[in-house]
Amino acid sequence: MKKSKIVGTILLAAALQAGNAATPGTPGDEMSCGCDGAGALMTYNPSFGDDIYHVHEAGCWMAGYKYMHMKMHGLRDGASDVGPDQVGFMRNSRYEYMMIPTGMNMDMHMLMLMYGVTDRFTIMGMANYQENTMDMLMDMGPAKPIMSEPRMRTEGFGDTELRGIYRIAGDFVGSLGLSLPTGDIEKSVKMMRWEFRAPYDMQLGSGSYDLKPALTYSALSDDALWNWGAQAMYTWHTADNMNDYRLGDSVKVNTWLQRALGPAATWLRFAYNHTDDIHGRDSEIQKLLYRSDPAMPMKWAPTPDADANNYGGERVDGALGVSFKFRGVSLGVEGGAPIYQDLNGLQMKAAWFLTAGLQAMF
Ligand SMILES: [Cu+2]
Repeated sequence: MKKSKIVGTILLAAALQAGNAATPGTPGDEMSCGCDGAGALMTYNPSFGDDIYHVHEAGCWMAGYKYMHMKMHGLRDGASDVGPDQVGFMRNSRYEYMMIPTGMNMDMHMLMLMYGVTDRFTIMGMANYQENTMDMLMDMGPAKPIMSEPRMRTEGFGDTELRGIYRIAGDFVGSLGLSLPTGDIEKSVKMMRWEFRAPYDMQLGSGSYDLKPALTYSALSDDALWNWGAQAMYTWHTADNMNDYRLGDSVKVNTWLQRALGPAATWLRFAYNHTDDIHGRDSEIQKLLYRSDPAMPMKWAPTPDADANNYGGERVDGALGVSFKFRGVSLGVEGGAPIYQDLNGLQMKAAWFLTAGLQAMF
């Protein structure tokens, strides 16, 4: 047999093999990874503000990018708004602080990768980069005018999460996340021209190894036009971090209803979050609150978010979104706002949030 004939035979055999693999429903072709399955756009929603955990078939991958923006605006204590006139320094104000936060922006870029190890067990990794900015007023007492401070800013990589996800039975999925403390918790900012360690809410991570168990229920109607479900997740900060505090543990419950509209889907989502206050204190952040340096008596800048008591609370968010799918790629956008917030102590309140996401299955 001539060489060219052998090569030709091999190529023909390869082509036949590839043709077989391209038949819908055959293992190994792109359609078997569920991305073109009925309801896939909803089951693997690309832009929920909270990740909803799911499994993939064995050998299937998912990669995703999400951008999240959250705007905080104004102050609140408990369930009541606090006007800027109620906060000030040496003015017999109800809240004695020199720095008065007025607004904060949180931007986060998230990368996610998932892989189906078996048909029931999927692993997932997530990394993020965040940028936080805060605007504040400075009140040095009745003899001085209230001035606005230059915008504070911190940015960098946040904590990294690894997660194992297991299909328990039917529409129920259980998962366990481990958060690694890759986010910097010693970022600094300038206030009144002094450099200080940034308050807790401007830091980029928890500083601790955190466990995040979750239970998810997600169901699809027989005609694949509706998807609904719920997910509960607990975040357990297992120990104090190297700066002697740990963020408050939290419970988050999500519930949603989605409707398919041809190649698109739209949804309504509600999220309840309860976060505990911060346990322990970072002695460097504490320096913002008290005159600690006799050599530099003016080196302090009391601000509500430097006080660990002003953290945690309860919040209910409502969100609406829309997504589209083209073959294995889906993208979507979701916007939402708090319906209810009850905060521990004086804190900035959430105003609205926006999430945009793009993901691919292969
Ligand atoms: Cu996935």
